[in-house]
Formats: sequence, structure tokens, C-alpha cells
Amino acid sequence: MPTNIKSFAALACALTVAFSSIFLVGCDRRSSESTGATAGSKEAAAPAQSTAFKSVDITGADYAKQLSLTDFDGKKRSLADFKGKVVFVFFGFTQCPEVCPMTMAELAEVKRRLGKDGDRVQGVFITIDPERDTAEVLKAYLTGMDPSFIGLRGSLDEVNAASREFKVFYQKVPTQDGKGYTMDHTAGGYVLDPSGQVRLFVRYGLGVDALTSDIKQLLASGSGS
Ligand SMILES: [Cu+2]
Repeated sequence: MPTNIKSFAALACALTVAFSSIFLVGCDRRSSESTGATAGSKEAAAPAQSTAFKSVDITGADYAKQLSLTDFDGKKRSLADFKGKVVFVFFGFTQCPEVCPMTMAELAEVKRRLGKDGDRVQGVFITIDPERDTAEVLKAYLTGMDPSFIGLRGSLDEVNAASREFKVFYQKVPTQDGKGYTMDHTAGGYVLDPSGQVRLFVRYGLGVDALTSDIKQLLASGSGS
């Protein structure tokens, strides 16, 4: 008897979660990386029951559809280059003290755990600090964590356009000594399925187990051939 009610409740919950996740991306704006991360882990706990995914399911979103930047070897890249793979897209900067290195290190661990299937997972890191993150810096940083990772950069305008397409926020924040700056940015990544559709928003701190499970599902559903 309660089946219909249950599925309706699940749907309503999923919609609420999807809506709040879009809102929360915006909420990262003013928060520093650490507070953003704390808020993220609290919010991330809720969606787990309403979907098979541990991340926030954003299947059908009308953004994160295109990308046009240059990789650290000077090659022009678009999302079409990664078709057939599950792609993890993250916006960050190499001087980030915690969120960026933790996120990419976790993704590297996920790839290792997946073994042979890990070859079909592509990590894409887009620098929001192209002034300091030269191609050389970006390449050393990423390939040091996983030789398959790709780093993308562009002019300030190009990076800004990409961040708008992915609904990612970032801004330069002067350091307290007044001598330099750091970057505030959205602490989460996007996962695209092998057909190139955006499927998940991964909040910072989700963890290796959950991310491995989510990516496994997308690899299984999108094997195609
Ligand atoms: Cu960061």
C-alpha cells in the first residue's frame, strides 16, 4: 500500500536535493575554502538515501555542456575529447593549501582502486589562477598526483567563461600581509558520464569509497559498445 507514497516522497526529496544543490553552489561564494568544506560535508550527507548516487545527481542539468581551453601541452581541448570516459572536472589552483590537493589526490586513489577500469576515468583540472599556474607548473602538479590527469588553462576571460558554464565561483582574495593573494572557489567537482552528459556534483569531502561507487555506476551504465 505505501509504495506510491514512498516513491512520491523519494521523488520530492530528490527534487529538493537537486534544487538545494544548485543553490548551494552559489552559497560557496563568500565562504573560505575551509568553511565551504564544512558546510559541504553536512549537506552532502542528506542526498545519499534519495538516489543510488552518493553525490548530488544533477542529470539533465542545462549547464556544464561545453569547454574550450588549452591543456598543459598546448593542445586545444573540448569535452568531446573525453567521450567514452567518465570525466571528473574540477576548478582550482595549484597553490591551494587543502581543497584542491585533497580532491585530486582522492580522485587518483579512486582510479587506483578501479584498476583497469580506472583507465576510463579522466581527471580534468582547470586552473582559476592562470597567472601563476603556468603550463609547466600545472603539469608538474597534476602528473605528480596521477600521470593521466590533464590540466587546462586559458586567458582570464576564457577561464571566466568556463567557470560560468560550470556554475563555479571563484575570486582573488588578498593575503593578510598584503603581499600576495589566494583564491576562494567552489569546493566541488562535476562528473560527466561516458556520453559527455553532466551527471553528478561532488561536494568536497565526499570520500574515496563513495566516489569510487558513484564512478563505478557511471562506468557500468555508459560502457556503450
Ligand atoms: Cu582549492
